[in-house]
Amino acid sequence: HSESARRVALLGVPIEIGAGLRGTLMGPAALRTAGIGRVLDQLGFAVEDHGDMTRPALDGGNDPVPANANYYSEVRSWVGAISARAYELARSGAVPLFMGGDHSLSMGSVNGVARYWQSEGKPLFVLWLDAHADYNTPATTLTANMHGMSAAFLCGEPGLDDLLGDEPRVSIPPSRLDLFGIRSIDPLEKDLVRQRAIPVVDMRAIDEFGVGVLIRRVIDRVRAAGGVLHLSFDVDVLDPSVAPGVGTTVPGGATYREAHLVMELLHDSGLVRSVDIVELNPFLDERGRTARVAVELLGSLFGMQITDRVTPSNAVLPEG
Ligand code: 4U7
Ligand code: MN
Ligand code: MN
Ligand code: MN
Repeated sequence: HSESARRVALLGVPIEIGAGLRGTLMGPAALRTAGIGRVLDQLGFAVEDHGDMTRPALDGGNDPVPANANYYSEVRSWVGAISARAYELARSGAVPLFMGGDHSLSMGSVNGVARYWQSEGKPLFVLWLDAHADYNTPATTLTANMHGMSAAFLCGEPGLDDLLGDEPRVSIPPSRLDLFGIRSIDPLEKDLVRQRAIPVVDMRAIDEFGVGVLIRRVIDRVRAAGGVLHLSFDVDVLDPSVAPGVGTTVPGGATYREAHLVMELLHDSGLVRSVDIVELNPFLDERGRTARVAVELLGSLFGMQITDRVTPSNAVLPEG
């Protein structure tokens, strides 16, 4: 590891109006209570806790507010501010960990880190671990909830064009987004994902081939392109029996073991440079179970192992 790769910057992003249910604003507090700082510290990282962002002053911009985008002005106020923070944190050389908050925060976090990597001339890939595709636009959505639009926005889909205000917008080419763990997609959203040829690993593929093979395929593509990886981890990718503390549960999700293997393989790749952990809703959780599982999984992502073996068939050490 290089010095900078040993620094993790925690930033709480207590946004909840992107989701249909209230409560994700308590996510950062629950992750801290479940020990995120302690776990990273024990793994040998220098942990900088930047605290929680405060709710930005409402700024809806001058453009007309788009239809079918709930709390558009509120989300807009957050997203520009998040993007600016994300850019600065990425530039500092630390690995930023954005603790949500609902998934609309990723419109800011990913845009900001993408802006940084663009300035470095490195292609940024985005791994979207989620039960949902989050590829709706105001034209396709059934709910108008903006946490279902983040991936589409990041790939440059139209309809929320003034969302970033003065922050420069960076589009992720659809071929550099991987939707992984998907099992719920709306009809028009599915059409759009097909049209854009977004790489999708749905639960059917995971059942057939296993997460090990499928995650390695993602990692190999990033490495072959000389790129870096942002992990956007929506906790609802997990099966509701493992992670009940989310607002949008879908049956048939990733098991505890599948999720750990994904995290371990991502760690071994050495390619992950920024992370979102989103959609944890402590108000719906059962005695902190989901928060604890989320912290355990982040532990695996940052290198926690039972033994100190190097995964035999994937012995690639982090650079530096
Ligand atoms: B999440 C949904 F209709 N597709 O658009 C929508 F099923 O960030 C769900 O992945 C979106 O949790 C879920 O509202 C957003 C719905
Ligand atoms: Mn989801
Ligand atoms: Mn999501
Ligand atoms: Mn959700």
